Amino acid sequence: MNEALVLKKQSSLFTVELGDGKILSLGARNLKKDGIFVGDKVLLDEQNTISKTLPRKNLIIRPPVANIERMFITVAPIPKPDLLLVDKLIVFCFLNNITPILCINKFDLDEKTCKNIEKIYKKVIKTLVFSTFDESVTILRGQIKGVCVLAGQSAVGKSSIINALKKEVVARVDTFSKKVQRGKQTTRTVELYKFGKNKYLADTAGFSKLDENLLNIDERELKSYYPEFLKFAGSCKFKTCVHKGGKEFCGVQKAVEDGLISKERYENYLKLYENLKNLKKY
Ligand SMILES: Nc1nc2c(ncn2[C@@H]2O[C@H](COP(=O)(O)OP(=O)(O)OP(=O)(O)O)[C@@H](O)[C@H]2O)c(=O)[nH]1
Ligand SMILES: [Mg+2]
Ligand SMILES: [Zn+2]
Repeated sequence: MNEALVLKKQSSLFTVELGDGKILSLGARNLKKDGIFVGDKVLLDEQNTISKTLPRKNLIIRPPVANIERMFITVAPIPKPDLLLVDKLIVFCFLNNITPILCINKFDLDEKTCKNIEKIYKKVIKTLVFSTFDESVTILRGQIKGVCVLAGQSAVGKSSIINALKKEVVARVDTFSKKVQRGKQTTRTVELYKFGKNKYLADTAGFSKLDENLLNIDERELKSYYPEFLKFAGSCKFKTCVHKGGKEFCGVQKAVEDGLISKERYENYLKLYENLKNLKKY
C-alpha cells in the first residue's frame, strides 16, 4: 500500500502527495470523508483511493489541519497588534504539541514597533522580524519543517508571506482598505504548499481569533505555558502560586517589577487567567 500526505481537500476530492513527490487527485472509500484532513498521512489501496488515515500527532478543527509541527504566529505594526491573541496562540501551541514561532512582519512600515514586539517575545519563543516587501522574508524558509501553518490577525500578511516565498502568486491577497470595508477574511480554504522535502506551509484564516474555550485548561494551570515564568517560580513562597498574590510571596511578580519578565506578557496573563476562570461559570 502506498502512503500519501493530504495537501488539499475540496468537498470529497483530495489532493495528495505520494512518497516520490507525485501529486494525485483522488477520492476516499469506506471512510467518512469528514474524517480525513489536510496534513493527514493516509494509505492508498490498489485503486488509488484512500483506505485509511494513520495516527496523528495532533488535529486542529478550525481551521482543519492535522499533524502540525510548527505554527508561525504572525503580527505586524498594522493592523494594531493583538498581543493577547499572540499569547493565546502560544498557549494553544504548547497544549497541542506544536512549536510556536513569532513572525513580526512589515518591518518596512514601522521599525520601532517591530523591535518593541521582538523585545517582548525573543525571551519567550523563537522570534523573526522581516518584511515581505524585501529579501528579509526568506529567513522564514529555513524554519519550515514538516506541516507548518501561518496564524494571526487578518491583514498581517500571511498570504503575502506565502506569495513572497513562492515568488509567484498562489494565495489571494487583498488590499488593506478593501478588507476593512468588507470586514471579512480573504483566505478561506486550507491548502499545504510544498517548500522542499518534508517542508509544507499552509495559509489559514481560522486563527485570527481564538476562543478561550479552545484552550480547555483550568486557569491555575495557565502558568505552566509561560516559559519565562518557570525560571522565577522557584522563589514563590507557595508551590501552588498562580503569580498574582503579591510580590512579597511571588518570584514571578518580583521579576515583573524588576523588568526581567515583560509587563505586557504578565498583564495579558492576568487577563487570560480571568477569562479562563469566568468560562467555568456558564
Ligand atoms: N508595508 C507592508 N505591507 C505588507 C507587508 N506584507 C503584507 N503587506 C500588505 O498587508 C495587506 C494584507 O496582506 P495579506 O497577505 O492579504 O494578509 P493576510 O494575513 O493573509 O489576511 P487574511 O487572509 O485576511 O487573514 C496587503 O495589502 C499586503 O500588501 C509588508 O511586509 N510590508
Ligand atoms: Mg490571507
Ligand atoms: Zn508566584
